Amino acid sequence: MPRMKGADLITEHLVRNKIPYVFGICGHGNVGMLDSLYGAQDKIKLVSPRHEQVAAHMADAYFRVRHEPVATLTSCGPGSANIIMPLQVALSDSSALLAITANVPTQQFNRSPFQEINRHYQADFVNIVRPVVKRAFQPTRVEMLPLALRQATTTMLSGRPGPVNVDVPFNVFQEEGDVEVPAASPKLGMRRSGAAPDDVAAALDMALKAQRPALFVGHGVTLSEASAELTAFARKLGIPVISSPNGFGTIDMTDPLSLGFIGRNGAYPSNQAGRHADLVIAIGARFDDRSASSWLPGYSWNFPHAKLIHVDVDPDELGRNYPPDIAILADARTFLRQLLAGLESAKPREGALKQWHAEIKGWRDEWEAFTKPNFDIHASPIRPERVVADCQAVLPDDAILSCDVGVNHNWYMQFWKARRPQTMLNSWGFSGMGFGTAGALGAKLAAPDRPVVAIAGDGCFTMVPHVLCTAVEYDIPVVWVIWNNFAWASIRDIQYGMFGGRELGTAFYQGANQKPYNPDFAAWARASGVEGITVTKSQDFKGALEHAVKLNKPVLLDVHVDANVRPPATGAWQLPPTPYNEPAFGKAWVPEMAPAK
Ligand SMILES: Cc1ncc(C[n+]2csc(CCOP(=O)(O)OP(=O)(O)O)c2C)c(N)n1
Ligand SMILES: [Mg+2]
Repeated sequence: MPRMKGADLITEHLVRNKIPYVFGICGHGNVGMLDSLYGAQDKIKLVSPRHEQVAAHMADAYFRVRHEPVATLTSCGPGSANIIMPLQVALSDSSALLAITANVPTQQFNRSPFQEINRHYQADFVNIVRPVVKRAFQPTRVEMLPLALRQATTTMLSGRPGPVNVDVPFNVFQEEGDVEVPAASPKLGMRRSGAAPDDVAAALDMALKAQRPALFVGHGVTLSEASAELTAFARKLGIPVISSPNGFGTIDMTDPLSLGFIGRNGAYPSNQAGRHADLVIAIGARFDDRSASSWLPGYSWNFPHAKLIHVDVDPDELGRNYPPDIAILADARTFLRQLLAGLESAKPREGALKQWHAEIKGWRDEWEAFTKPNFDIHASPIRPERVVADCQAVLPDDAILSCDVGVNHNWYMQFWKARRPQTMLNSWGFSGMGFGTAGALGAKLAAPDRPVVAIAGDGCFTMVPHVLCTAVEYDIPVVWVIWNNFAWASIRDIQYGMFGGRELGTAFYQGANQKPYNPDFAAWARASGVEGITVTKSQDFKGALEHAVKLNKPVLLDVHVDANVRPPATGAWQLPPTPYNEPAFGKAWVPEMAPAK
């Protein structure tokens, strides 16, 4: 067995797993690891952003684009404490990353050395990180590293992917042991589970008998790379597809069968189809409050009036919110292939869904007629619709949108038409501000030949503005579109709605006269070495974006958008005990609930 330093073993393991990047920030705790990476720069590259949060968002986004993981490296104490939020962002959205954290030397455990977290237990990072990772490991001897590393890289990609943590005391990087580099772990999608044949037959039977069927697809379909199978199945039976944001593009969203997002900020045809369906086949989607109108009957869905086939790789998601008629613990692609195989011997049902399709077309036409005129209005400040429309017009089908959080994101959820999977990144479950702004850097490293555009509110961007430095230092040509409405507008609107128009702490003002304030974002960019352009007229945005994408350099567009134009709600969202608003377009529909089924 070779004798190796712990840090070199870790490096070798990363290389063997074809992990090309470590996104990390130095600290005294991890200098041993940095020194090992120094010797392996031809095989693995360190990218060192200015905040640990950014490092973890970058790794998360990298995985979402490529479905291959990278690692982060942070030091003991505060450096690693800074990655808790982005780890939960990754965990909520089933995104894998290997978070290597450093800790104090085992020889000093419990003596309260510099940066030890030890109020209740020695070197206690594991207890901080455990709720936000799939699994945390703390090998305290070099001999413990091979097993911990192999388990960590296997766990993060198995079943439902997610972040894992390997916490390494300072001396374990430095000390030597007689150790073998573990074999490479299985890649994402190498281990897939299928549905029981009886369940496949029953599901197919229900799908063939339904009068008003709908597919509801989420990140599980994206992660299992089941786009072709989903599209084939939907087309074969003519079943419309409703999508959660992380399932966007698994069917080309310009396909007439694609209805878009559902829920308060969804598209009207989607909510209409959801609440009128008699069968919902949910695949890798979990009916969270934002895609289920907070589970209020009749706004997005009507269970148990509608039958539900729920397919997921995570047993905890099956029936979490709605008890399924058939619960199937299976990988999305495998299940869809099973359905397609079953269809080969099924009788075609020509015209069976004619009425359903006609209804859906009617809803789509109503929605178009209601929304379309606003897409053509030029104004200053700019109407939100114009920004979405020009992004759609300028960006090629394979461009990647790295979306941040806020009302700007609601516009993209409602109107963006992703043409391909893994082209729209969203912090969906945890909505961590900074994800889109920082994630763009990781996305660009994952897809260097494709345009990457971050859509970031002024609030989100100001949380991680140092991304500008990283783009320049490492020459990462991303475009940031700053959706500048001088407010934490999404929260301001909630505050307005709930508290009779009173506002505190949800907009940016300077001084006592309440003058709207923001830094000059374009100047800020230029000061960092990034091209910066201010856009205040809608007529100028398209050209500015074209220029930015062509330039192939980091560019920031500071786009002044009207905060007082709000996306029309087509479903509901409730924060008990406060009342919820009725949709601005469409209304709830609750069928006679008895007899159910
Ligand atoms: C780290 C973090 N802090 C706070 C929030 C709560 N929050 C959600 S959206 C939002 C405002 C976002 O403002 P901005 O980026 O300007 O987007 P806008 O809504 O104005 O489009 C806030 C504060 C959050 N999701 N994440
Ligand atoms: Mg804002």
